Amino acid sequence: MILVTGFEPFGAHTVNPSEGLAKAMDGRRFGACETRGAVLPVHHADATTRLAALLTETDPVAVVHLGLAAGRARVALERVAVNVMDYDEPDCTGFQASGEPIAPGGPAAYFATLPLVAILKALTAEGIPAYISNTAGTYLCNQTLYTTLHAVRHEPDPPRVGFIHVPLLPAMVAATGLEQPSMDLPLMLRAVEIALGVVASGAVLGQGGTPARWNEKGHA
Ligand code: PCA
Repeated sequence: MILVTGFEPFGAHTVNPSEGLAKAMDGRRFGACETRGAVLPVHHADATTRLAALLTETDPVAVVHLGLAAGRARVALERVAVNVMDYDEPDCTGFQASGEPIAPGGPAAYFATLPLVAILKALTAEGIPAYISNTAGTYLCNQTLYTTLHAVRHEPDPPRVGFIHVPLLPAMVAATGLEQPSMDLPLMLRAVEIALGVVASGAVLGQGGTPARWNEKGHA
């Protein structure tokens, strides 16, 4: 099972493309892996609770979080999550963090464990603009990536975990009239499918043909 999450709309955004992408990935199959799509609230505490429940429920071989990053021109494969909550705008409950740790006493940062280079190569080979980003920000997306990597840190066979940020949709830019980059949903959808194909190819089959764990040799 690969767990794919998106986020609800937040702030001034009335839609969040990551929500539709996650829903579209629910019940799909990539290689030997089934996918479960779920939508997280943009709420500092509820997102964490929901995430913990999803991890227990799905026991995934990989977790691919998706989120919106206004201003990005390309699909962003996030490399790192930092142990900081520092919000430019409040979350959906009005909570505004200003420099607090996500996990008090936890490591300063974690690296994503998805095969980012392989995903990047696959995306760009298909003509999809993408890059490896060195910051997921300090809002809910960073927090989610950190929380998942922190949650699985002691597992003997932890799932591979990563975060993909997508740009604004064209209609979102049209509505604001601001000079912002955008990407249409079908292209984002293809990007997620390609990424999941790469991720699924790293899963090793256990008994009964279900993906049991990650094949370390599957990706450089
Ligand atoms: N993007 C925000 C939170 C939810 C989302 O889709 C972020 O980049 O932190």
